[in-house]
Amino acid sequence: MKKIFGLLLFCFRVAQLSAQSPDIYPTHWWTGMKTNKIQLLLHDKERDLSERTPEIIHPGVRVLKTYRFRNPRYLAIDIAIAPEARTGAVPIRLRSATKPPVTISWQLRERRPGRGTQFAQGLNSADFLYLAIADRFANGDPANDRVPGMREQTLNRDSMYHRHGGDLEGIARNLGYLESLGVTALWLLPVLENDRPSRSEHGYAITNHFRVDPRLGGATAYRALSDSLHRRGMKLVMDAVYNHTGLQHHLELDPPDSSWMHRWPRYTQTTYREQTLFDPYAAPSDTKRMSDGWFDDGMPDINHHNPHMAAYLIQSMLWQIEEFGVDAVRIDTYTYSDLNFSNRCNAAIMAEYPRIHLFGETRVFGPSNQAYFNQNIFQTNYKSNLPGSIDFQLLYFGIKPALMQATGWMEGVNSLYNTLANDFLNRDANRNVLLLDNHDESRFLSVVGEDWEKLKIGYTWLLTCRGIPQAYYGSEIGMKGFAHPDGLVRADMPGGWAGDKVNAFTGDGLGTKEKEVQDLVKRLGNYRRRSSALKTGRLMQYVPVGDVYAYFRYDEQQTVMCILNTGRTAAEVPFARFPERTARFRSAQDVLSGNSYPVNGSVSVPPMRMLVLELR
Ligand SMILES: [Ca+2]
Ligand SMILES: [Ca+2]
Repeated sequence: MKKIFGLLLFCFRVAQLSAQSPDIYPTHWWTGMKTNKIQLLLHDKERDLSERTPEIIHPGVRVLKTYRFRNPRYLAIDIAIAPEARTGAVPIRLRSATKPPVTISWQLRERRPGRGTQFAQGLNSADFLYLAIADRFANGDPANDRVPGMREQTLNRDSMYHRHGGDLEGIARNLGYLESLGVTALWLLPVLENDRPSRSEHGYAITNHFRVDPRLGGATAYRALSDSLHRRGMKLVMDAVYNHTGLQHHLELDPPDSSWMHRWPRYTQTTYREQTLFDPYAAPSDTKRMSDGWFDDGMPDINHHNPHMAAYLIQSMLWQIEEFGVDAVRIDTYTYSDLNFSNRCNAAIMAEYPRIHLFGETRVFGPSNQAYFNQNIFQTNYKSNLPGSIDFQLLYFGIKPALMQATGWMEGVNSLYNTLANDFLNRDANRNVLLLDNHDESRFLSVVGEDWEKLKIGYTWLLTCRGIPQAYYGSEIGMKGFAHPDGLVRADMPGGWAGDKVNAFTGDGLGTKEKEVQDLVKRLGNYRRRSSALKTGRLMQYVPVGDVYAYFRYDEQQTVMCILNTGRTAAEVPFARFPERTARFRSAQDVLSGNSYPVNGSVSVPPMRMLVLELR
């Protein structure tokens, strides 16, 4: 009897659910948001909504306007939410002239407490950011490795493009390791649902903007990770995509009309040529193809001129930040979106969360090219409001040539010196994110020809130069790989899976060289944490002499001297060569070896070595 009753109850629930089946985006909102006029998008997979008229009878919530689309299964509703609106279930009654009314339920909630102090805190040069891929870092819950009903059912750690089973719980369990490196903030590749048949490991083909991928542990695991980070005083950086979705997104599979994505007579890819956006001589057809061409054939290019699409995206950004307690946002493929839309979206985020930091993936070639896409100092017809960029210039034209080219007028250390001098283009270069490598770039150890000393110099520079340093998982233990194809730089973090022979987290099975680099990152990462000069101090660099390049980080409390010799012989460098920064001091102490040098003398910098000296 009990079983039959249970079955009946189940059938009743299913009937009730299917009677309430329209999906509503955003799935819920909050009272007390500055953004209190929002647009709900209703999508019913089966039924016609075009004849329906929505009605909301709930204290503090009003319907302002209804929109219908060529596809009758969609309806959009502008609503206004008063500050005193009651939280809880908000019934939406859909009336029809010919059919019985249907009532569906939406939610208004209390806001997450503590914004600006417990979340949306921003990210700055005092932070040390760590980038990881959830599928590739650690498997905390083998039960979610495959989720029935999802399009991709691969699970094979031997294939770089299959899923490996890593998840958010795996990352949460290893936050102690990140903390031991001196890391203060975590950036993960997008964690929203990527329900596509293959290549879902990277997360950039989002198929639902209001659902965390269940293979990563879903919303519960993401919230738990956010809470764990915040309890440790660490920050959560979200990866957002303005430019495209995945092909299996409901807005592509069953679009409201043909104007939500860019349509071309035949598949047209972007040229990836950012120059067409600012070049005074650019052909309009080239500019259009850069912005409106698809980044990839599996990723429809969003038409930001469609106001409903724009509202949907902006709301999804605010929704994720509030729902999961995000502190900063990295914006993917920044140069490919409609830049006026990006300004509007950024402005909406910064108005709601004034302390938050936004930084864009500006994978472009040239310091001025990069500065065009953030808050620069020059006059252009387009002014970006983006606070920061990922600083690919100091990677491509800075640290890489410094370690890989013979010194010349513009080569080797002079390339690094010159590129840093171009910081005058930025309003505040300290808001840029510095990197050695990431999920698209070759691992730094491979770039420098597997020279472990050069890898150490890379990290020494990363943790002492200006800006927000970002490390890529595994490179601190010398993981290798060229990004051709990109799967080769997305291998598993050793120790993240039960039975791994090598464990980066405990050090078990790591070789001497691997341990040395990991130890260097730990020591410099933690030194940086205590160093006001490195976190927030000013920077002064000196013209390189031969293969020797030196810069200083300094404030009222502290002066740190960083000196790099890329030559083949030791260099004897007198401190008197840097009069402005050394005059007040008596000794210089190597922060790693403890060796001390009198400042009225000189320091011997061995070949291909970088020293970090604190002046006393
Ligand atoms: Ca798992
Ligand atoms: Ca685009």
